[in-house]
Amino acid sequence: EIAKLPKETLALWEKYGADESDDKESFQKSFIRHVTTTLARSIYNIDNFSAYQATAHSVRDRLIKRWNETQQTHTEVDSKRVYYLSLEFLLGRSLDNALLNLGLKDNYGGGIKELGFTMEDVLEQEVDAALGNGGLGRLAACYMDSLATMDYPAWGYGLRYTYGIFQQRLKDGYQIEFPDYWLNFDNPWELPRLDVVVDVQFCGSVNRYTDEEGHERYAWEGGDTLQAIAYDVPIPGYGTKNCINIRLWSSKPKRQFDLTRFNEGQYEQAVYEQMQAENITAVLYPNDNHMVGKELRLKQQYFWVAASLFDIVRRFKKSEKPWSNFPLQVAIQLNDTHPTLAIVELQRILVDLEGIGWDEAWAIVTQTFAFTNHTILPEAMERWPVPMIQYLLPRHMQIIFDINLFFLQKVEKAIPNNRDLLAKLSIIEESTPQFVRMAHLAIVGSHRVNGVAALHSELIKQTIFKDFIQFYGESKFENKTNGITPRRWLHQANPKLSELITETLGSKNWLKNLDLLKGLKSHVNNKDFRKRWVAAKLSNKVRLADYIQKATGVTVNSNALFDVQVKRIHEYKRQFMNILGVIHRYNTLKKMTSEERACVVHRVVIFGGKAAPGYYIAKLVIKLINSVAEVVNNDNSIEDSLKVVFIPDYNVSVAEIIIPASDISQHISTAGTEASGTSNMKFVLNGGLILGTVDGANIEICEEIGDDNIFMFGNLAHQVDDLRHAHRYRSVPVDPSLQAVINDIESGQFGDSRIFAPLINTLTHGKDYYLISDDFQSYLDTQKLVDESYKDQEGWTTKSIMCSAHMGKFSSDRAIQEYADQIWEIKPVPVMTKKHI
Ligand code: OX2
Repeated sequence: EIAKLPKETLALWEKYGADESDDKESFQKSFIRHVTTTLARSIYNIDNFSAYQATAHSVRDRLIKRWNETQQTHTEVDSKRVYYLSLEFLLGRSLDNALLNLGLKDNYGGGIKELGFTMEDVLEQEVDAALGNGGLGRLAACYMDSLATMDYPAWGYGLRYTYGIFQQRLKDGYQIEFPDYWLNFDNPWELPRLDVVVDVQFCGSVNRYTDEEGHERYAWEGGDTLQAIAYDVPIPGYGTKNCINIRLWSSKPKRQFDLTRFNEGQYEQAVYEQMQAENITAVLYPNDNHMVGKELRLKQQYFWVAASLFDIVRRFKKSEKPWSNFPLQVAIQLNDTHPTLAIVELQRILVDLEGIGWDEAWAIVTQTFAFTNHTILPEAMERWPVPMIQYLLPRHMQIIFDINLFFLQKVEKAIPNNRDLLAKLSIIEESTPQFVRMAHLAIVGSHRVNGVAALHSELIKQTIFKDFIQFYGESKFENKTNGITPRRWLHQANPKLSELITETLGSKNWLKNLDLLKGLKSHVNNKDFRKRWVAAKLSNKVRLADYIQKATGVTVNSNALFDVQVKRIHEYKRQFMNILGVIHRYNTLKKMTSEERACVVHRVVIFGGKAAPGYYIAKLVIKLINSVAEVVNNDNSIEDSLKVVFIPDYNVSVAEIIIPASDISQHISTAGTEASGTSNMKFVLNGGLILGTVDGANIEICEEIGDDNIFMFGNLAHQVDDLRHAHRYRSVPVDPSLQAVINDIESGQFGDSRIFAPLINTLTHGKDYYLISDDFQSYLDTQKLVDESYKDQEGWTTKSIMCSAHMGKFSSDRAIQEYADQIWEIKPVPVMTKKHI
């Protein structure tokens, strides 16, 4: 089409569309232009926030250019694309990341200084894009960074929530939640696409009819229609022109006036119903690893899936290839079971709208989809009541029943006369009412299923998906160990260490090939290198100490051992065990003489994380931590040998300050419960050691860095069932140290003990589901080893360096490479620069 344009037109585009350069002067020009035009302000009227906005808009201009060139290239080359469907993208801030990935940081930093601002102050103005709960959403964000960096033709699809994850504040030691209205000021990191609008239907009924060729067909008719509007978020790769897209959908009422309602004087009712449409994308559900069966959540899922598939199918149809080519052009990854309805929706599009036969359609569907499982916790398994789906999505419910019928027929044929197996494999749970098991639907509709760390991928085969192995065999199930992007989690979050690594290795290549960190090993005995390594850690600890002072009012000593546990508050993650250990330490310190205390390692124990608003026990854990902190921090008798802080409102930006400053971090889930964990990787990459259980990715980290460089403890996954069983026959914890700590709490040492009774109760009366009593002694013993090791500062430094040096495997680039080669079968497409765009 471009070729058809007159020469003069093309010449104009070339003349005026020439690259805006990336040098300092060009930045300053565009900064001033944005202040005066975009923001309508003057030189006398700019604060740090306006400076942030003007800088962001200047970067946005450059991003859009790359984004356009990327989309043009992908359209022209038209090779296979991957679509990553995730209800959560936990992106955090974008400005610093974009500056670094585009290589603009130095020029812009210098430029902004001359304009009277500092880059640090400007970066601080940005609010996080917090469209996720925790690990699952942040993983999606890391994967987008790797896909962009490795030149893959990839898209993310998600929802543009008006309210992201709630803000956490503390009142009297309790968590209180505040809405995160992150779009209060304009968001320069999204491109509203008011022209990309998709109708999405709900409710209505299904009509059977016979088409011209005499085939029986189904039409979904009536009901309500709303609109999905696209907002595009450009994701720039590091050191490449490739800039991919996350398309987030926002819901709007369809502009249709029900004239009769208005004529009948039902104005308010009619407007109210229109407003309901906007509710769909209003809020991110704040539960991590926990299913809450709200109708609005199901509506979110379908709304998102329907709009995304319409978009994907529309793009495919442009190429005019036959439908059988669909899986050769399109790979769709389901991030957990949240987008499982996409399987049903594609089958509906192919059968009902495109008139393709059921079997042919089903073959296309199953070759297109792949499914990632992130948890084996029973309370996290998604199941939706059949009547709810029947009401909202009547045609989809019929299709699910048919998918199930044909699937069970195949099972019956392969393994005859096994009713028990059929019941176990069925997509429908035969209770009253019936439920749809989303994980079963996702397995049946995908060609590949993966877990997120080696142990987890084994466990899903032995537990929740065991019966599927009987039918499919093992080959459909595989492992893709999670990864993290070293661009954000080292280069951006820890500039001092990044600089040292680059200088030591002689280039920045390690940022695109993390295995190169191995090169640090030969410098481990170099005095100057070690000195700078230690200095980088210390300066990060000073930075964190300042932050703690500001956020909590507590003064901590940067020379103490920083012991960190930051993650969602959940019983399986056992922050409770950590604080019980702190009480044990505190009362041990209190019993010591001043001389004895002088010999112990001083510690700052740092907690952070949100509890789901409805998770009562998790919220009590936060209260206990704060009550213990209050007592410990104000007890002069222990002479600063222990401090406890709970940092409020843990999020991506706070993580960027905490993680580089950690000496030891805790990843202490009950064995077999944490699918992978990803913060464990971030801490070790930054030279922090781990205290952890034999769970999730801790195991593979240990394999890589060696067991001298990690503190592992506790029972193993295969022992958990037996231990739980044994609990039934006892009423109090078996462990005397634990009993002593419980007695301390019950004695009122940390305030009114009645508050904590429900929490203590989870340990007693045959419960203790997460095995705190079984692991407590080995936890305390291992903490002692940590103290001993830390006394040997030289030895500790060696461990710290060795940790980082062996973390190559945990780059999200490695993970994405595996997905691309083994599941999606996609190839990189380097972006071609076009003069006329
Ligand atoms: C989390 C898992 O709990 C965590 O172990 C894992 O590292 C992360 O996903 C990324 O794979 N919701 N969040 C998760 O699982 C679910 C469900």
